[in-house]
Amino acid sequence: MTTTLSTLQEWVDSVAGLTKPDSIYWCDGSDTEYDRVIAEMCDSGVLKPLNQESFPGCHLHLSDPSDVARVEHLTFVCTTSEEDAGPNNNWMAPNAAHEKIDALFAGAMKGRTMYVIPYCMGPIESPYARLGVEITDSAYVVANMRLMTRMGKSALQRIEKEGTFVKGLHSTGDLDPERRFIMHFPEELSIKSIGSGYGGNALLGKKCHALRIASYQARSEGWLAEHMLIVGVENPHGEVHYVACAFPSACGKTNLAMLIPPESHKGWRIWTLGDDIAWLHMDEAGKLRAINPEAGYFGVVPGTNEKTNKNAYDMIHRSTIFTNVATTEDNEPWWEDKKSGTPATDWRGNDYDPSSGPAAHPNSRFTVSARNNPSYSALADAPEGVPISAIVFGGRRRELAPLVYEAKDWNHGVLVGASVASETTAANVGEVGVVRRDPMAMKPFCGYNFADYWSHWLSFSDRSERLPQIFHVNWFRQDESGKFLWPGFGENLRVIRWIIERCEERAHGHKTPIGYLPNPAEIDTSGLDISFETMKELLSVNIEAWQKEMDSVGEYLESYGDRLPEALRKEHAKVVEELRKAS
Ligand code: OXD
Ligand code: MN
Repeated sequence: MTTTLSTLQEWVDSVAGLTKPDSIYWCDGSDTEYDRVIAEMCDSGVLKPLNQESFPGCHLHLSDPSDVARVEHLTFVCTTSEEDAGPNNNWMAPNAAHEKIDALFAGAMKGRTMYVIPYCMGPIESPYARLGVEITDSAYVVANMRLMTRMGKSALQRIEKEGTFVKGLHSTGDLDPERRFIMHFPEELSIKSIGSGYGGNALLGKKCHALRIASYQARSEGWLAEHMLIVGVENPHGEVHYVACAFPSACGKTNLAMLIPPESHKGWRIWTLGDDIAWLHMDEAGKLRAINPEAGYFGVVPGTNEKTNKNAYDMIHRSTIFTNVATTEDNEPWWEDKKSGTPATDWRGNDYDPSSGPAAHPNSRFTVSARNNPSYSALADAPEGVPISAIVFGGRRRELAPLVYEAKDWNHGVLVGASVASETTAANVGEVGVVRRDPMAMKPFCGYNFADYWSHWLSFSDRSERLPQIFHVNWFRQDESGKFLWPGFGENLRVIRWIIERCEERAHGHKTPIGYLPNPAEIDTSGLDISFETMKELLSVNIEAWQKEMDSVGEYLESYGDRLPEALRKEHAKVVEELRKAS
């Protein structure tokens, strides 16, 4: 396979000239090709087959121990003007960035195969889908891209028809963190990534294209590329509402996306459209419609069990690539909180020794096709996407943020999203458990200045009166002894139900300075072991603490200076004033 599109052929030739691979291979996306790539990796030791009786088609990859997460400090947005990248991104001038990274790419593929992967983000027939080509020297990337995107022949046909595509160049290089960079050139629709084989750094269709480059494109084209799961929530009458939720990395998006309703909620169902990324477009009727640009899941493994996420637990028992989990004596994958089996070998490949930390890396992952998911929505492949009733923001916060509240209107909702803060997780290299601002859960992923991004969000209220309602949830409140106040997981449906009832104007709630909160009786707690006092605590607003929070939000917003939209400043001032009146 080669291509009739001269711009693509010329780019492939020039990359080969720079990186000097032994051979070039164009991926066609077929099953035969996938099986062959997997078999080759098993031969070379990059992959190890797991127990094929209990985990058919499953394999294990152990990465270099220094290469197990995203690297925000080595990730750059390279726009001509530094202000366009904004204080939320690391910036390098495009020429300097190309020069620096091309020097690392020179000869980087000697002795290796260079794979050319044409891919489509979004259903192949969708007008909202966008195209890309990733060039990589990693067979592991090829196999993961096959599970995560629509890749191969049909994507190439569409690329040749349209002529435009995002150029992504990746090499694992020598895996030296000193020579690791993830660089984005949104003005050129291109990405260059070297020195890491980890998902978020190496599967360029995901964070690099579908969020950083796409968010930049979305701004000029009038849509939104967001770090959101998408679900259909079906009630016992068979009516379905679609909801999109933005939570920071490793805060339970995959669990919510595949939620199984509790016993008390017979007749309810959750249908998965996506677990990580949503592209939102306004349709002719002024409704926001969502597609999931991805076709698979790259989920955090530890904590996955029959209680927390039965759909994911079942799904990853076949045709799954595991990265950095432990294994049992029987060669089954093992991870913390799996609730069965015992580890024999840890994620570094050493005999398991509890004094060396967790057996599976806290950011160990599964990669699996969305078609393996028992709750996969029939509309996940619909070219026109699904209409969104509610947008939900959330973070991991021990204190302060109530279980759920609703923004007063769209513009206030933009403030709620811009104020999201969360404790950091193992998805990025760095300290874990520190509260940081993560607006719209996009801190690591927005491809341009957050101030301009908020202006873009605000502009939607000028375009439609039929926008989704905006909410905020917090599943992670704790008491003084560190115990979670809310049971979470499947029980979160009780909160989603209130959200749907607000959208249907069936739940009243009551107004507070931070937005609408449920009246205590409006959250169904039947069958739950939770006291009235705990519910009161989960559903209350501590005025003094919120005044402090709004001071900190104000400081954060002002750090964006003159570019901060006046309308957002106004929303902030309104909340501050209402808190003052209530104090
Ligand atoms: C992810 C992340 O992998 O957010 O989805 O880090
Ligand atoms: Mn994510």
